[in-house]
Amino acid sequence: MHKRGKAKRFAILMTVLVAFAASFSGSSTQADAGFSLGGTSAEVHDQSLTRSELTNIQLLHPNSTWRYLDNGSNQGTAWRTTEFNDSAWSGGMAPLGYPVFKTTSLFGGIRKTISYGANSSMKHRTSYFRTAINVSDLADYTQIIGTFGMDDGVILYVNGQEVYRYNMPEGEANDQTLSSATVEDPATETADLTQALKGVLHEGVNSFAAEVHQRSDNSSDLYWEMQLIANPAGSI
Ligand SMILES: [Ca+2]
Repeated sequence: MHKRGKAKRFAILMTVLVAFAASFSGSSTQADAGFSLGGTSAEVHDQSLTRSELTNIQLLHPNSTWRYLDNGSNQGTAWRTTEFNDSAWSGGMAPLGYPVFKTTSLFGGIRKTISYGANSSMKHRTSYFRTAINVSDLADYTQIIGTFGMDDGVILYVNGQEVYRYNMPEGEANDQTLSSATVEDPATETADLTQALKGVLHEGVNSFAAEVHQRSDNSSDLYWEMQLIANPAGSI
């Protein structure tokens, strides 16, 4: 009995060893196969990684910090340019505007309340906003989508060039220009800015400048927020 038990244990041990050898050999073969195909599969993996890295690039994310000027002054056109020094302007996180409870479902409530001046029935018609983004790998951007939260009218310049206009009359606007129509609640809009930004954006720092116009001197509210996404999912 003792001898048979020992033989049985030996047989079991051998079975385990053979199975182990087989599994090791098997895994070694799989590893070899994987290694021999490694170049291809690694490349595919890299491509999918690269593709995912190139999708939904937040060039300008919501709740970015903007410089703003809310003193009712006429800034002419110099304020739009890349070279303009906005260091004397105030700064705050978007959405910016008033009153504080104004909100959009897309961007949420106002994060920074700005001033409309001393007289609520003679509010500043125009408020100015500036920020900057850093761009790299511009050649990889096949589509650039802007999403906006606005009340009432907006003209957006990138590096001094107009790239987007909403609810504003045609032609050059100044600080006294009123928006085209009333926006009862802050509007949210999405725009394909690929064509508009082609030849305007460049590698490195790019300046964004937005003028937000009221519909009327006693308009109750103002709202400004935007985001910019390169290669939104499904576009490449
Ligand atoms: Ca308004």
